[in-house]
Amino acid sequence: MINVHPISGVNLINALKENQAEVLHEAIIAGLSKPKKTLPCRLIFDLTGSKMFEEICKLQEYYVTRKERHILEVNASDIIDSVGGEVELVEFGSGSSVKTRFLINELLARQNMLHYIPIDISAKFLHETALTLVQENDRLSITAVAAEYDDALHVLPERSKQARIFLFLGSSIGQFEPEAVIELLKRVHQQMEGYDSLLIGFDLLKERNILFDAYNDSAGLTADFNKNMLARINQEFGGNFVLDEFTHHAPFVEEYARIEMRLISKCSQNVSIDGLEHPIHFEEGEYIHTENSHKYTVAGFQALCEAAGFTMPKYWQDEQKWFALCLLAPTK
Ligand code: AVJ
Repeated sequence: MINVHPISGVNLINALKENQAEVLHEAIIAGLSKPKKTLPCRLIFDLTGSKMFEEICKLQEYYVTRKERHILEVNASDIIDSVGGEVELVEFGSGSSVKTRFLINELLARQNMLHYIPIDISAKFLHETALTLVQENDRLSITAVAAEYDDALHVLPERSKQARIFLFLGSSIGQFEPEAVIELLKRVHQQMEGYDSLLIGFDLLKERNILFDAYNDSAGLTADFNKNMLARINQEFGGNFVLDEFTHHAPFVEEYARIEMRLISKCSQNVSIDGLEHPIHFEEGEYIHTENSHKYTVAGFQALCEAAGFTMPKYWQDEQKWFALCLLAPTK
């Protein structure tokens, strides 16, 4: 269902499925019924989850946001030079759009108006952010799209004559397995014109303890963020998870070059959820795999992009080479 209604300078497109809750409910039950239990990672970003993640981004240990912001701050002008011409900006997983502001400001220094199209699954958070942004800048027009990435691709507002920059910031691409990255990038490619570009922020492989600390912070914010998934199941799907009976643990798994977010059962226990005939049994030490965060070398990530039909004319890194931002151009 698509409905567009303007609120004070912001156009809203809602392409979240009407039966979203049912789909999520089914995915939760299917994931928890598997021999190796999982939860759909999109469960993590409700309004509470999005706000918790904003707090994680401020942590010293979570270098991802800081490094990317630094790269954008230092290179915004070079990045926009590399694209060239008047553009509109489409952002997947926009969240608070804090880092995007560097690109927005850079673009507004060169063009009169900017059409910004942020896409996020947390509709409330998206709308709050969009309103703040237009209030801050009257040369910005916003079409906020509440949707999952794939659905968003099909409800984007009509193109102007301007080229488009498609953005995936903050290592949001890292949640997908490499094969899924290729498939997703191919679908983005289909929506692109030859003169459009794609800008992706991805996290680089680095010393294991730095990776570990970023996802197992000492203040326990990531633990709360992860457990928010259980809280949501309790609130929205009639679950009876006792949050204290689970421990957050996010190891780096070498085989897949990724951080795996896990919730480990502290004891042997049963959990029931609405719609389940039998409660779900957990052994002591058994875990739910809730999210992935893949880490790459530049060459490794470039190979995925090439497999999806892109070239990588340029990329930017921080001095420590902890994070990278790459520019991709579609090949015919
Ligand atoms: C929002 C997917 C980019 O993988 O770093 C942060 C999510 N999970 N801490 C990431 C996350 C735990 C984050 N992404």
